Amino acid sequence: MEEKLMRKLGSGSLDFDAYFSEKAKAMKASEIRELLKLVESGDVISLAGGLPAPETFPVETIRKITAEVLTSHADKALQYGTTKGFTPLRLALAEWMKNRYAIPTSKVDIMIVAGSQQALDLIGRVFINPGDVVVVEGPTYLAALNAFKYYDPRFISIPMDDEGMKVELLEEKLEQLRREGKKVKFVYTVSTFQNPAGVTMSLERRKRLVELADEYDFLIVEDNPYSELRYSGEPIPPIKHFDDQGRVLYLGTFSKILAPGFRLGWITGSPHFIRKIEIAKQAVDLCANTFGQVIAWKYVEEGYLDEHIEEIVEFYRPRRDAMLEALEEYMPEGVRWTRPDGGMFIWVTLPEGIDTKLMAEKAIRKGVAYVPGEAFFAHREVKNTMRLNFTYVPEETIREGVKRLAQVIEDEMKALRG
Ligand code: PMP
Ligand code: G9A
Repeated sequence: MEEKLMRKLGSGSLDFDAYFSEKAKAMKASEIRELLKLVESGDVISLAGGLPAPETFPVETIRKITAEVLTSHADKALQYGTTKGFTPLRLALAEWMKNRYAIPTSKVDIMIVAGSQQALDLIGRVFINPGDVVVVEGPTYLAALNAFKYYDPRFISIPMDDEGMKVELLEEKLEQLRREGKKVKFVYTVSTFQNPAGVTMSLERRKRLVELADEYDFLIVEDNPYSELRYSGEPIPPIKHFDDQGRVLYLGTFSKILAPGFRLGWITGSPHFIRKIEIAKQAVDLCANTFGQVIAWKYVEEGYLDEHIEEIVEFYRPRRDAMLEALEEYMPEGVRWTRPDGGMFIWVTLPEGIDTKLMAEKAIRKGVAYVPGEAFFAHREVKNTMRLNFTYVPEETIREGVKRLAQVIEDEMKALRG
């Protein structure tokens, strides 16, 4: 759309690109955001974007709370707020995190951000010097890579298995770096129901990661949008729970447990770190959406959040099950996938030789979209994987989408065999 408009208007005599900073020239569009535009426009089943189901949005509750807020709190809700966020919301979240995760709130501070995506950018600003080593999972959340990339880190990617990041490989890497006289600045992990792989870091690995952070002196950024969406298995404490030293910055968000349209998240960490991040945020947007913060405060405080989590878990479980069943039923031999206990995503690995980025166009022509796996790898080294989302469309549509996808994959495998 933008490209079309740009072509139509022509470039005239102005060399627009020449004005961009070097950093802007290096920016690349997010594959997910671009796919969303494509999918919006056609008769395509989207297993691509990590979107909540709109049917789950608690519209009536929001309507009720909004009326209350406008009646009793309009002076605060419609005014600028402090950069750190609306204090009653910050306190309510601290209490909620203490009850839910046993995170000792006396040692941490909380700041409200415009979605956890903003927290990722602010962390980049505050912690990354060009060339600093940032460790990520392979694969990892692609928009975190894009956020950090702006600050020119050197990424090291640690492979995963069904228990999350292979922490023993991280240890080897840390040792190697130490021999070279180098250090890691921070490890970024989506610890529970990972985006994109759907896997969860085991308890042992969580504890070991914190030990390693102490031993090798690095920070941990724990991005945790999905842990409330658990459909099976036992809950597991966040890494932040094991953090005695204040090395873990924990990111939470309302996007999956209220609605992403609020653009509200939070960052929890040592007051020293939060203070600097607050100063960085002052220059970015002054404060997060105040109206939304006051609504979110009521939503947490009056117990709607916990009720809603229970409801969406029941709502999404059959969708997860439907996708797992459809994969079992339709996928050809040689295709593997993860079996997540929660979250929004299943990670699919195809036989070597298939490039899912090249295949994506064919899939869209057949009426199904996924996110090709390549962009989730810091060094784009893996070509034969894809991410499927199971929360956005209903069970029957999931089945049909997986069926169409399986057909495209089968054709591709035949072509590969010649
Ligand atoms: N981190 C991860 C791992 C995500 O999956 C997402 C959203 N898909 C975000 C951060 C950003 O979420 P938001 O800004 O809506 O809180
Ligand atoms: O970019 C978005 O719309 C948020 C979703 C992220 C994802 O699909 O991982």
